[in-house]
Amino acid sequence: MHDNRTTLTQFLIEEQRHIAGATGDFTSLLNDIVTACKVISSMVNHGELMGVLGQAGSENVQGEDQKKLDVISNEVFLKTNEWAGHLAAMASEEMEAVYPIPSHYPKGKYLLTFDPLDGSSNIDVNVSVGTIFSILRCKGNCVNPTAEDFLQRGTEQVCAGYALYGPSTMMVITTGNGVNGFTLDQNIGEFILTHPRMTIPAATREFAVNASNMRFWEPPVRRYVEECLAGREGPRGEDFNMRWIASMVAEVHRILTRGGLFTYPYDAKMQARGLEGKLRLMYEANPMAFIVEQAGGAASTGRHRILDIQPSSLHQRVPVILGSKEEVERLAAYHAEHD
Ligand code: AHM
Ligand code: MG
Repeated sequence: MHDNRTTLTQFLIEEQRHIAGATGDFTSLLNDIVTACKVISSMVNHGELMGVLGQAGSENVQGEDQKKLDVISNEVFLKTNEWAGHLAAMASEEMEAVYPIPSHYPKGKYLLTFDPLDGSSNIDVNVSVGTIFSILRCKGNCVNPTAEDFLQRGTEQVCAGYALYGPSTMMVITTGNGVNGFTLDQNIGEFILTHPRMTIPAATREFAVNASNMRFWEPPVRRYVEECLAGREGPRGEDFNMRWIASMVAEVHRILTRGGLFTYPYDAKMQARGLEGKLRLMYEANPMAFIVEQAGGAASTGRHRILDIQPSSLHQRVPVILGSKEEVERLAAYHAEHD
């Protein structure tokens, strides 16, 4: 049977042909990342059949309880990506320190950051989860990189992507030349290009926020949400719809598909813990901001473009507002009016 579908591998090799001096190193690194995501996808699909649900009984560096699958997915990512010689080091949401490439493997010129299982509070209830990753160039000490080497602005990312483990498994990636989505064909074990050049509509009537935190928000965020909730009778003159999945990957994927605004804003609860937000800059905010901007959307803290932030630490957290451009700009304007 003739099959003229484009696989992710074919897509990457064809993209690489247009880059002068490309060695295939980066394409090969992405292939390993894709393999790690396929392994995690298979475990998520099998769920309790594999005995992987439930708590691990440990806490991560963020002080959060780890699920068994958080720990296993992290291990899968490390083992699948450490051996091939493309990476100088890795950093994960689940590990306090930078992960050095073991000395018996060759080292490469890239740095990889990842959240191996984002939205893992959803895993036991069989709701979509995902993996988020970002690739940076190692510019300084590539023999023994430290946290400092990872502290690059989001604009420096070479590639960002996520895998969504939903009713179907998808992989969405950008290398700074638009956003493309691939669906895993379980029968042949390959990701197939199904969503070429994804774009986010500029206007939307859908927003996503954990409204149980409303009492902790700042006035601009309250104003925005109250105006949406007021519907046709309010200042927006339109009815709005709300969604909250508590899986950022699923939330961003919905926005890439039909538009919308997603926010985990600055709040007083986080402030009391000395944190600027809930989501992590290096593992969640930057890769998603890169993808969203490449799809024609915007990503802001309310006060700054996310991709312009100079990171101060590996596990730094930031407020996140992303999605349809007009809505992100409106909420940023409310911040400016307030300050
Ligand atoms: P995680 O990386 O520990 O899973 O946390 C990140 C997740 C995001 O996917 C989601 O947007 C948010 O946390 C949900 O938070 P909450 O449970 O406060 O609604
Ligand atoms: Mg996460």
